[in-house]
Amino acid sequence: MSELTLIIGNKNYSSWSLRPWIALKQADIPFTERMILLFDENWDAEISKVSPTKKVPVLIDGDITICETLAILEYAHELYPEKELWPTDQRARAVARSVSSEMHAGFGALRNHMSMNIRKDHTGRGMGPGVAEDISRVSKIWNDCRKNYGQNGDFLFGKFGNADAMFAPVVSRFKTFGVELDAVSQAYCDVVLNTQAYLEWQSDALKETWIIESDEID
Ligand SMILES: N[C@@H](CCC(=O)N[C@@H](CS)C(=O)NCC(=O)O)C(=O)O
Repeated sequence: MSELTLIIGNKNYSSWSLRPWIALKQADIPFTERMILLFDENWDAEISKVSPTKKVPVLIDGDITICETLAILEYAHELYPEKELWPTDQRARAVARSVSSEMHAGFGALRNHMSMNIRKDHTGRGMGPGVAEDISRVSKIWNDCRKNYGQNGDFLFGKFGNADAMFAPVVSRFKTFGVELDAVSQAYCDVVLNTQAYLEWQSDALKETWIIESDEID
């Protein structure tokens, strides 16, 4: 079987890195992780060696390099189909890919105004233009998925999978920004926040001391 290396950024800040990391961990897929500190003095030199896009996450499997979070999640699914990172049902799988792609390409306001910063309590802040609409759309997705596809577990499509991984940083932001949610969305956040993989990522993030000024709000 392949020997996977996942290159990630700082756990406190790197929302894109959290996505494939939590998918692989929660599915018990073996991989080695390597961190490159975002925007520190060696960032440019180090990231240039491993990532043609100069972004994290990057998955390396022997002689191939996979950039872009969704491509990494697709590859993990293909390597380990038995882990069911996408739902087995074709129609559910199409919806899981649809909402994951929507997350990948959208929610700019939420991302801009509510940066992931696991160490911080930003309760009541971050409600810039467009954020309320993004929160409302995310909540609608979560409610619809839980109602239509979530019967066999606590996650969006039952068991934890790639769609949950795509939304994990949003769950983290909703917690640190103290976003008030409907009951279904809040229950969903609570189960994601209590997965073994998220707790491990959070514990590592809380121990980090590096500061990225542009992701801090005073
Ligand atoms: N579209 C990329 C986004 C990756 C991304 O923006 N990663 C951030 C860290 S969370 C990064 O590497 N930023 C470095 C930069 O923009 O120079 C993906 O899906 O993986």
